[in-house]
Amino acid sequence: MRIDIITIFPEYFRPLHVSLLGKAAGRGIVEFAVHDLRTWAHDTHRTVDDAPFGGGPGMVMTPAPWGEALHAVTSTALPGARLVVPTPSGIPFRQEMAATYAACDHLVFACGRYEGIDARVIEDARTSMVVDEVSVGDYVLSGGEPAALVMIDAIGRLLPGVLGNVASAADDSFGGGAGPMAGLLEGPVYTRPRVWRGREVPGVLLSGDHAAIARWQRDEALRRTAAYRPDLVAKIAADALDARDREVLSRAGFPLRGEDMAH
Ligand code: JFT
Repeated sequence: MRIDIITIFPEYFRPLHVSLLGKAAGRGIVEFAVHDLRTWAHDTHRTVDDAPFGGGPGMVMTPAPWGEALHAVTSTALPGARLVVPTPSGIPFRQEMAATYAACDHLVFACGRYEGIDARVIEDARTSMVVDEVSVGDYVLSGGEPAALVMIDAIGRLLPGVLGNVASAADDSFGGGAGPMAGLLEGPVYTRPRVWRGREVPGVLLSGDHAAIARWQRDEALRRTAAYRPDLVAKIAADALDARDREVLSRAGFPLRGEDMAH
């Protein structure tokens, strides 16, 4: 996969050379190209911003450098290349979108700053490629760079050959559409020592009873999801919950649909 990134802060992307993504790049699984937007700003001060039409605070990214940058970067685009534009007003970035992007041969991230990029840049880009305006969450960042790093991390670990243990991706929170833990947050995890500061690892995990371990892990996942993400529990199909699941959720104080809660 090829990933181009356009930004006024190329040094922001140094983490791409570290850890999992750095290893993937070293192996040729993914190829990163980070481009300084100011390359395409031709005035002496290499200006990329201007005051907003309609007034208001801050500055807006001026369209000309973006138009040239996108032309330069996408003129060698691979077929099916997609432009991803992080924006707080974008569609929510989710695991399914990470999987869709991981199946692409070429992604271009357009990282803006200030109050955003002149809207005509995105309109214009849509005439030549698929463009997604995407948000990584309901909080306010100062620019698209950290959002792009988050998305690239989520995408990178799904690329074939990247994860050391391919099986672990399906077991993650939000992992896979299938699997017994689909749609649930992961429960707690433990390693050695068996006792640490007087705290014991739950005995069932040492029992060797794989069915009991799987049931306990599901119970913990249900409890955690009910506590932290009731919206996710509400999305689980009714026929995906067995009697034990319902009991665990009921004890966790989670109101179950179509259940008699009187007892
Ligand atoms: C914030 C952002 C995302 C995502 C791109 C650009 C400028 C600053 C800003 C902040 C508030 C309102 C602009 C960006 C994000 C997120 C992405 C830009 N800013 N307008 N903030 N929060 N979840 N993705 Cl360009």
